[in-house]
Amino acid sequence: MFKTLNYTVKDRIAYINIHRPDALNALNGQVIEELYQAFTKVKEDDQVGGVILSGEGKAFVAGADIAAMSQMTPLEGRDFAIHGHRTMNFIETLEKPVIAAVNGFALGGGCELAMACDIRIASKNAKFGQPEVNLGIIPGFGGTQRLARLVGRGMAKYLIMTAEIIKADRALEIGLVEEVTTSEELIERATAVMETILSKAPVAVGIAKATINQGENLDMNTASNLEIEAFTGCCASVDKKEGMEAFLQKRPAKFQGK
Ligand code: CO8
Repeated sequence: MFKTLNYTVKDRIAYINIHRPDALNALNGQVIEELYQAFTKVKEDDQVGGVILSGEGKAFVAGADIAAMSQMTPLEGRDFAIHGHRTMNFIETLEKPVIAAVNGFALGGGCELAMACDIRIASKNAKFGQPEVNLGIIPGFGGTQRLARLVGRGMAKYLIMTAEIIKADRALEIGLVEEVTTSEELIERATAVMETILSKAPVAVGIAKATINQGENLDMNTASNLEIEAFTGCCASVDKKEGMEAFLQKRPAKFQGK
């Protein structure tokens, strides 16, 4: 079905593997569109609880496709940026958890794609950066905004303005990734984290994700009110009743995602 992605489902987890080895998985229009379609499939499939996103070979994604961008008029570049934002925003707002398993280069649009995911687990050999200023452009798939929100404005400016490529351990230190593991254990570890998340109340997990995302752009008072309403929503769920009853009856909860 997809030409630039491998899509498999096992035990409620969709594994989306970007596969464009001749260009280190660089994001051209087709990859961006196929990612959108793959995540739409995840959204619509009740059998899928979450996603692990990775890249084939030595790159997660080495950036947006430079050969394609070199030929774009300003308006085509704008369309390309809009197309990329649409996919990144779709991933970020999906009501299911998404883990980026970063196996190698996550540069430019690749770093931006990883940042649109909920959690980033990197292999020791992964490398991160926003090297766009080397090419006379800036991040255009959300990097100026998501990087600043993740690591702070100063560090975001440092990385974007110097175009420095950092290793996984440094990415961990600055909060760009949540965990570093070996290449061999990367998918296994991402799977274990996803299994933990999927064992929790799905409605609560989805609402927590949305509340954190939406609250980030609000003032504290409005964000607190958002949390109160989101909390109320959880209280109306079947999962809340089950979770609390199970605790009181000293048995494991059986969540329905309702
Ligand atoms: N786009 C297109 N092709 C790429 C890209 C890319 N981003 N990265 C690598 N490739 C290709 C190479 O051209 C090469 O192709 P070929 O074999 O035909 O010559 C192949 O992949 C293998 O790459 P290398 O031989 O360069 O592999 P190395 O191991 O020597 O180097 C690097 C790996 C360091 C990752 C190197 O390939 C590199 O520097 N790549 C570019 C990294 C980069 O600058 N990324 C940022 C791109 S800009 C961006 O992402 C903007 C996002 C927002 C866009 C907004 C839209 C308007």
